[in-house]
Amino acid sequence: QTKTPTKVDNMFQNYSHSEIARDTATIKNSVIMHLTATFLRTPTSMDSGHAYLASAFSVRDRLLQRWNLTNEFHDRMKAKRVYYMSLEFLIGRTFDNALLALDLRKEYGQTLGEVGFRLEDIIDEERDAALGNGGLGRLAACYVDSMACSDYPGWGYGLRYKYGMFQQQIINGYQVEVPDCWLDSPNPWEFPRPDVTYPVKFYGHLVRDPNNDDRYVWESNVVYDAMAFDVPVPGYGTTNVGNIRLWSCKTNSLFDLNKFNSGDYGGATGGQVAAQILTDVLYPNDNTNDGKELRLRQEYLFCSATLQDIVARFKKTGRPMSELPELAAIQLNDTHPTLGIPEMMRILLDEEEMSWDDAWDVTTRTFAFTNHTILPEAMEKWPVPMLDKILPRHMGIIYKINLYFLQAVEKRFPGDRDLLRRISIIEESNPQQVRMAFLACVGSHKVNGVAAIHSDIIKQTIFKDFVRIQGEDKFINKTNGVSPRRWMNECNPDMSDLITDVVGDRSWVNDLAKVKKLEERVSDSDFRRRWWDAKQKNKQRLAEYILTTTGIQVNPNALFDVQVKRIHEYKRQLMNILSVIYRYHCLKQMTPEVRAKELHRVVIFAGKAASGYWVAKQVIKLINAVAEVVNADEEIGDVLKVVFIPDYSVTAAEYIIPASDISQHISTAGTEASGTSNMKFVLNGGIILGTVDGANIEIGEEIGEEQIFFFGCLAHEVEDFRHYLRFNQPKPDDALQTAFDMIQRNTFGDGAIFQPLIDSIVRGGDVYLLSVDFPSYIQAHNAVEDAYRNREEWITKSILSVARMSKFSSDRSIQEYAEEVWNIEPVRVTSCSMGI
Ligand code: NBY
Repeated sequence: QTKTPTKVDNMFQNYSHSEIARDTATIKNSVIMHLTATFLRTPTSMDSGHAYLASAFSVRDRLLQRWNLTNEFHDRMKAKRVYYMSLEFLIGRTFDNALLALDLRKEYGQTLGEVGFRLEDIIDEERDAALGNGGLGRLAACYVDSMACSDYPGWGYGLRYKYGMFQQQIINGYQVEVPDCWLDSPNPWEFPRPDVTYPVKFYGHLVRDPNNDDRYVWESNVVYDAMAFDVPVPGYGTTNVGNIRLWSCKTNSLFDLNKFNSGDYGGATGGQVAAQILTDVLYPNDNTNDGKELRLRQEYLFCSATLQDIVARFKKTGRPMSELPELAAIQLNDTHPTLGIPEMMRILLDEEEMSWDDAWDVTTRTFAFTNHTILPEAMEKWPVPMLDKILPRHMGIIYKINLYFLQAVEKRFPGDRDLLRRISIIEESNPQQVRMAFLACVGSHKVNGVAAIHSDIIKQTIFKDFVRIQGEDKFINKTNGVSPRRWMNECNPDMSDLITDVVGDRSWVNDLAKVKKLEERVSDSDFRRRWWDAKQKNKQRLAEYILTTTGIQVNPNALFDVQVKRIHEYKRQLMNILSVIYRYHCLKQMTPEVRAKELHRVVIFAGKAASGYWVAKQVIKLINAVAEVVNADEEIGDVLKVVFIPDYSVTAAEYIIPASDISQHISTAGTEASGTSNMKFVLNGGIILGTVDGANIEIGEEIGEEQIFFFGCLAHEVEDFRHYLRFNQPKPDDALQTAFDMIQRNTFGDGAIFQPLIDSIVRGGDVYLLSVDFPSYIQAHNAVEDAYRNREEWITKSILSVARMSKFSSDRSIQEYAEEVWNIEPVRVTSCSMGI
């Protein structure tokens, strides 16, 4: 659609046509401008912190210009947008990512060089935006990156936590949590929008509209304000810039004038202090739901502000509300944003005065829902009394959604009381609970899991009845993916240059199918040598990182054996460290001559434990206790080193992942929904040692079983083993028993502090089946050693793996969502496509 150009349009057109300046003189000017005018420094008083800030602000200027262009263009095109609602966005750093996307890395490197700085040091000044826990939050960041790079009109919506994921220190071997005050220094990558602020109500009471049974007025004087901050997401190889809109909470009534006038100055701002708490801190739980009231209020603030914003944007088009699903798709990243469904209903019923049926039709055509876990402890449930007190209108809407749903089911399956009890959104416990996964399912037109096995499992377990009632087609699989921009091109420059040589240009970064070409070079000896050298260089870089973060010296020629992820029982870091203990035992039995011939190995761990997760924290302590003894053992020397790298983060991952030879993804079969670091490791030429679980399975299918080391029991066997172990003591094999004995004989300090870990296996029913999988795990380790000793064979595996990994680009995932769930199309902004 076009319209007659106005004076303003012409101005905008001229402005938008101005290409980003690439000459170093202009870049230098803009850096100096920010240095002096934004930060009140001079080139002579510039330290690397201000060099970073000034450079970042000058890049930001360029991004915001494109941001404007993108959003103006999408508005004019009346493009359908997708809104990715997530309580977490684990973004990491942005500066380097933006430089690569804008193709300005060389120019900024040169400019900074001229004023006496190295680009790498300046990049290192940036703090991570750590607004997430782990896989789920990082997936959201990769997905917004892919939307921007593939020109899909899409926004992320999230919360602007004042304190992100805590920083982890290791003191005396234990994890200590330190607040992450990431906003203490200026953040160039957010743009405050005080004009985009919405009121969000809590508590209060309802008044029924006498003329309309479906309509209520919700009266409350507890009102918070949610203010928007926009975080630009640079698209690589496109002028499109995506957006993550994060909400920050304030009180609505800024100031209590009565209290102020009566002399109560503290009380006058007291309300504001209380209000801020809602976006103060990220809940540091991964795969556990702890049911705190504050969390529920946080979730609602997020959902209400987001839905109000989406509806307001839609209303600007002038189209009737019934057409919302033609212009907006909303994806729920797990159940955390599920209150968006009753909030949408509230807006449509109470504010837009739609009928129930019309409102429900619009809602279910708009929402889709992704499930990320089936662990029972992660399932979100909220007590009805709590929800009813905080959100009385929403509780009423949820009751009614449930009533109509159960009535429809009763009609189709008359008399099946047990079916109704099983599928009810309200669980008949004491107190009653709202099952958020069921609410999300009933309110969505599509439900997906995140890897093939996981999507099958949810259809056979939590959503079994729903598949029968609502049909197979609603339940689909969308295997996760990761961004090749960050997880190859940015974190592994040497390997990326090699791939670029083979492909002919760097276009593979946006079109990963092109890496297939690597297969043609698998027998090229010169190429193979460069491939190996690139890995060695990354290992050297990680060795330096380990030295500075832990003081431990490791040999880059050893096998780097890596397990980095959140610490959780189902991920079985305990099984890993028990195998290390057994290895240590074996090495100690050998004569020095035999030992010297053993493969040298560095076992690397990193990961955070939720602050309230005692068992996970004991596992960290055990790893550090073992490391201390093994690393100090002169007999052992470089044959075995054990390292726990503190404070795992996106940035740490960018150092660690490209340097791994073997990485471990060893969850009990059926428990890890997908995993995404498994994909990152293989995309960086590493080999997986893993269970037949999550995306490991599909990775094996793509790259070939010779390229991956599988072990352990299969998902369909787990139930029987667990049943057996509930009534019978496990039978640890000799290797596992040896590891227990060494701990109990105080080899790693007081063994008593680790007894609960041993007990979780020998007395606690061994829920995660360590005793079952341990023998095959040790065998798999031996197979890895044999393979690594054959360097040529190893290099072949590494090259073939990368060549066959294109499925695991998040660009593929996003394209599938776009086509099969969101029904949106790419809209590419070009400077002459402004439609004027
Ligand atoms: O999502 C992870 C899965 O464990 C992993 O297998 C998958 O690859 C990834 C992306 O799909 N889940 C995850 O990271 N979950 C959380 O971080 C999380 C955070 C908070 C809560 C629950 C789960 N919570 O209830 O508050």
